[in-house]
Amino acid sequence: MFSHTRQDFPSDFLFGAATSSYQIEGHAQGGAGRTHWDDFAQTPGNIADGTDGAVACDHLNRWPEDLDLMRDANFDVYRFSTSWARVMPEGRGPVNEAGLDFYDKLVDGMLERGLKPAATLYHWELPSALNDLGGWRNRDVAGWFADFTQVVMERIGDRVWSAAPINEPWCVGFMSHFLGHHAPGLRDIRATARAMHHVLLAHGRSTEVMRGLGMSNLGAVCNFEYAVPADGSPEAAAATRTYDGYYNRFFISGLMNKSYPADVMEGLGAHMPDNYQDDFDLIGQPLDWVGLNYYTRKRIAAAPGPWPHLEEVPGSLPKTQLGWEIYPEGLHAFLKRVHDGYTRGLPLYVTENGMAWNDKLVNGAVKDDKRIDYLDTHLTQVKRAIDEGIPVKGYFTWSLLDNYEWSEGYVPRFGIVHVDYASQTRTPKASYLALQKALAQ
Ligand code: IFM
Repeated sequence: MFSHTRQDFPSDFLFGAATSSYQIEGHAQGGAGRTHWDDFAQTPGNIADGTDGAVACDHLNRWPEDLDLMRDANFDVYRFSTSWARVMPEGRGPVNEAGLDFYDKLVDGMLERGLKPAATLYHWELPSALNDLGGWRNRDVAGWFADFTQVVMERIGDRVWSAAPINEPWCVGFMSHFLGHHAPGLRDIRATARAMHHVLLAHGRSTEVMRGLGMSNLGAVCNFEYAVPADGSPEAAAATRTYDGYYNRFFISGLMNKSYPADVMEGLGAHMPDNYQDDFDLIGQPLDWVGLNYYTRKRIAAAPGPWPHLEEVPGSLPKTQLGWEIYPEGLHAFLKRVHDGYTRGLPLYVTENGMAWNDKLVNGAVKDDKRIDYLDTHLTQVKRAIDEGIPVKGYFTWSLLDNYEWSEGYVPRFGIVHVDYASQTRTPKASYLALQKALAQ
């Protein structure tokens, strides 16, 4: 049972669930082109269970049933993403009409069910042909992304309720080019600095295109992790600041303050593209809202070696299936911090929040009480922020369905709906049923 109901929130507050294309659609079907995630997944050792997104949840064919689940949960809004390679298999040039038709039908399907379509244009699967050209390291990616934006939004832009160009720039830039945990799996500081800047440049170009098409309610979605020092030393405090800088401040500062934090530039400055400052007017153009994705906190210690001179150390809080510490207060802290320091009155949305657990289907039911508690305690923090006057306008849980959790494969289950991948049977979990009740009008 949730301790909250819809009635505890302002009457215009929206509840939703989020998914992404590669994680659910089944990328091998429908004429989609190859992506750098297909390449990454076929490289031994990159994915915990050796899987890829070829079939995933077969959402490409089962989308009516999935939208019915969204409607029946009493959600208001569905956050989905469009696959670049499904629409433009080579990333540029020829369009796969079947791909565009799919998103067209999907958006109409949402509207028919009374769901607001919240589109994200890019949720991590870059067409391989563009990766061959340097992908996010190549400044031209911003123009290619602008062209993709034009093609997609000429078709569905008249009906989407909101749109954001890119999900979680930190993951696209840092996690994928410095840590090597996600495609393209690089560990290269120069590639990282360029990708981190180009992803924001692409955001800017895409936003410009959508404004040109007359679209409104355009935003940006960043992810945040609450960082705490692992011990009381000045070195741990400095390491925590550095982590906070490249994770939590770099992107929002570029978007809202038209600058990058000086402490992050101490590490990345030498590797940035020439004259990057000239792009800030494009990057920092006005937005209608900002989305925060929040899951966990990290404990940070100082470490020898090159910048950023830090390492993550295990914490003592209860953890999810992925070992992520559960720290709901961090969500409130970021809503306040983003509002006070950057967005200053702009509507905020929690665009992702949820937890992975090793959920089991027993006698046709999934008792995911831990997830109910996770969502409920995070909603308490959202309400706390609203009560303090912070304009939080909606909350999306990640995710509607169990799905392909990137380098962790299909083992972690994030859904409020269980998916049996062999039969593709969907079973609403206890968290879904509890939400359905809490969100009844
Ligand atoms: O599954 C991901 C999603 O693609 C982006 N945000 C975090 C989720 C959980 O790891």
